[in-house]
Amino acid sequence: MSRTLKMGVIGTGFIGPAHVEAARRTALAEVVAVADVNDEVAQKKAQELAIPKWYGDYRELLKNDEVEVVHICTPNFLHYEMSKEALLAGKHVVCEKPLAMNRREAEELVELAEKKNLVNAVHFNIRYYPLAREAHFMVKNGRVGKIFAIHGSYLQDWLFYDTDYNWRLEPELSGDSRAVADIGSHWLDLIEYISGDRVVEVFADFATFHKIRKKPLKPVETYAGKILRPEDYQDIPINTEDYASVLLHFKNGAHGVMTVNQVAAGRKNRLFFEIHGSECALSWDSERPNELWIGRRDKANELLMKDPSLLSEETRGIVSFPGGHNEGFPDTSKQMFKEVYRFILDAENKRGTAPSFPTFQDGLREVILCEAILESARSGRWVKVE
Ligand code: SOE
Repeated sequence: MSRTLKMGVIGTGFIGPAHVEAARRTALAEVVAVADVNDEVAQKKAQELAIPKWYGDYRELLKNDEVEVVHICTPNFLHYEMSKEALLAGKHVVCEKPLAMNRREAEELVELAEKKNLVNAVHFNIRYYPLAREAHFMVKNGRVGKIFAIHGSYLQDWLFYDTDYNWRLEPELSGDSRAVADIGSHWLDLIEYISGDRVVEVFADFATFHKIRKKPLKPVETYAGKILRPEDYQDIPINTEDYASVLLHFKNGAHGVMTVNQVAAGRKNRLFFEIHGSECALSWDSERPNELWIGRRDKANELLMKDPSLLSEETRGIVSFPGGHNEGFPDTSKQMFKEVYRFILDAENKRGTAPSFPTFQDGLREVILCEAILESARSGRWVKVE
């Protein structure tokens, strides 16, 4: 039996507990420590999540020699500082997206991780839905042909009302772009991964529908805004986009368009794409994750349902359950962390081979794309992506 890794988590809002649960489900890691903003919160979360050690200061967690891999699940503005400190402390790092607030910071992290020879990953978990993965292999194996066009969206409604509030609305905590960085980054990462192509030019149109929002007087966790009462708020101006549509030019000639919208009533968390190739079309919707639509010109369209026996051998490796047993969001992180932990555990053999999971390089890529999109929205011009 191989040994298990000792994992520590920093940040326990909406996504931290999802990392803890997924890490445990890999059976390759033991969650040994948690850190949060202060002793009170850290202790409470440690009890809730049954984590033996807790720290009110993340630097104390990093001093714990037992911890080998650190998951960073804090608001965006802390990702750079915490990833840097974790790498300097000799820990492998799994960071939430976006990796950093700007390109300079993200580049520094990529270099540092390389220099320290530590494993690094960014939580682009959507690549790990079995049918999104199958789309990747269908393109790779030539079954879709030359890609002509790609369109899609990532839509949510948890910020629908001007009374919905979260730290992501504040640029100092979240970054200058909101919807594009928060959910557009997932869409763009997924599409570049599936198409095997690179976006080379972007043209963006941004909109902020709620120019003033009502900020709660007390802290509020992601997705929890709706349960607060109106008298608990103060008005604050909003400078980040609720909505963006971005025209895309790809290196190999494909054209595309992505819409992101966090005020789309009824869309809870829906990532959708449709890819039109010279052989067939593919479309997938994260709210129906176990179905992949295959569009044909000369015969009936197909609906491929998740069943490992119907998927390519490459995809089967990330399927959690046999037959049509439904799989979803928690399984994606589990599958991703499995690859990360195996890579760490097999480090000696694998040195020199490319990781199969999204790394800090992919995190940097999304920061670069996001900056180009923001520049285009501000200038009203096409912007080239380096
Ligand atoms: C909030 O918009 C959010 O939690 C994102 O930050 C996540 O990455 C996505 O999984 C769901 O929505």
